[in-house]
Amino acid sequence: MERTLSIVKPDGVKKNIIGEVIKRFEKNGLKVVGLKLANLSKKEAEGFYAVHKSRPFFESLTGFMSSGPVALMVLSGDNAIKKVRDLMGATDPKNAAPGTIRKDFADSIEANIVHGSDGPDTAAFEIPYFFNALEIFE
Ligand code: IDP
Ligand code: MG
Repeated sequence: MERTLSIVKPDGVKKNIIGEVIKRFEKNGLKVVGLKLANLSKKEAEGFYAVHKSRPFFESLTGFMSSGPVALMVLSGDNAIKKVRDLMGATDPKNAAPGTIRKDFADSIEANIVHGSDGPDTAAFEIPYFFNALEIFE
């Protein structure tokens, strides 16, 4: 069993597809063990994406991520990190495989609907960034 953090980004919440994203996770053997809505401050978004601080898209990305409510979730399952990444598809929807969330719903490389931790170390940082132990149920 493994845990990962996923986010339905502001574009996904605006498109009313929180349920669609969760359905794809659940259908693929993942269990939602933590779930809430939040409107991140710019600072919270900057802290979350600190690893990208020196990238040219950092300002725009953190502005986008704090532009409206997001759905934060902790998912649990066998190989959860890779499973979520596979269901998301490539960062740029133009390169995403057919049937992936980003291919089906994303408008751009920035507004790409969904986040998923990219490895065990990242998940170990990202889950407690948003959830305390009492907010995770499994
Ligand atoms: P990932 O979300 O597929 O792991 P990362 O490279 O970790 O992709 O980038 C984090 C987020 O930053 C992406 O999901 C996307 O929203 C945004 N992003 C990545 N590359 C670019 C870019 O070249 N231009 C604008 N935004 C980008
Ligand atoms: Mg990433």
